[in-house]
Amino acid sequence: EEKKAIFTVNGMSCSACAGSVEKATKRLAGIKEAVVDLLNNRAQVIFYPSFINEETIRETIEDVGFQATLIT
Ligand code: 9UX
Repeated sequence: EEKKAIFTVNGMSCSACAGSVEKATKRLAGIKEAVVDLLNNRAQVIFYPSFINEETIRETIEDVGFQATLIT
């Protein structure tokens, strides 16, 4: 079972910012895929809900230094 979450990520001003969000997210256990869209301030994450949830992913993005909100 996998699930998709989409977040707004505010404060990313360059591709390295987006890269660090992607890298930190992918490093978490239970993540299948993470794609960060710098131009649209979005992160799309496919994850396994038995291992991780949306809020933990959101907090990880915040820990990298960006404001993140779960859209869906
Ligand atoms: Mo460079 Mo992006 O410090 O914030 S990684 S602008």
